[in-house]
Amino acid sequence: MRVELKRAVYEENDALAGEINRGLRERGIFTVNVLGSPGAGKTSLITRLAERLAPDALSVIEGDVASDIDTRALRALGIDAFQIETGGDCHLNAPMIKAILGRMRLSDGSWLFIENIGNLICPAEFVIGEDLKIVVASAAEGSDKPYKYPTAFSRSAACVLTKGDLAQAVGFDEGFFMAGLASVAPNAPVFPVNGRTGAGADALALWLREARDALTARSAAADHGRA
Ligand SMILES: Nc1nc2c(ncn2[C@@H]2O[C@H](COP(=O)(O)OP(=O)(O)OP(=O)(O)O)[C@@H](O)[C@H]2O)c(=O)[nH]1
Ligand SMILES: [Mg+2]
Repeated sequence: MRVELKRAVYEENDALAGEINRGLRERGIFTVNVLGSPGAGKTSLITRLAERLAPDALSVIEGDVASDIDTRALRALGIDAFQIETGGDCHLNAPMIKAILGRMRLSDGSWLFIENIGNLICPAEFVIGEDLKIVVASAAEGSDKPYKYPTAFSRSAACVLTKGDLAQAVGFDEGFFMAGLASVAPNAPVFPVNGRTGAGADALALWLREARDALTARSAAADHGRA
């Protein structure tokens, strides 16, 4: 009974997420779902990417259990940001995204970053309309995270490793981390990024542009095939 209910929740969510994604795709909006532990550097990363993806239009949906601290910080930098407070839920879901999109004015051809709730468990289980997920892991969390939270890594198209500047101080074992990542997400590229200085973010911005362009080309080919 419980399993049935869980399946129904996923199916309903996934159907709506598909609808959201199709709507965004039709407008050329590329959507990235950003996963990571509390404090891993998700908001910092989005800020560094916004600097690099300019002059393209970019909007952010911030997910938090409580507070609009991140949204206010992004807005103070001139970034178009909207807050979802889940009031306790540990992940964003498709109905939450649909509701907030109704209040946003996204530009055609823009970027949409969704910062999910800070944890490596529930957000990995849900699609919310994104084109891809990326997972942010910081050296300060320890080197064993891909082994302990495999789904967050295996469902992400890329892994961003932040706080490399603290690696020595916290005893981060990069070889162990990389081996764990390779075992659960062998095809995911890893981008070391310093969320404070932005070092390394150029390569990630380039990879995202390429991912967007590849998706646009695939969509155009599919449309052509249908015509
Ligand atoms: N030393 C160092 N600090 C960083 C780096 N990236 C982010 N930080 C700091 O880590 C702290 C948390 O960063 P945020 O970007 O707020 O992390 P978050 O994942 O958005 O956090 P939540 O939204 O609370 O889950 C801040 O004090 C950042 O300045 C980094 O690469 N190196
Ligand atoms: Mg944040």
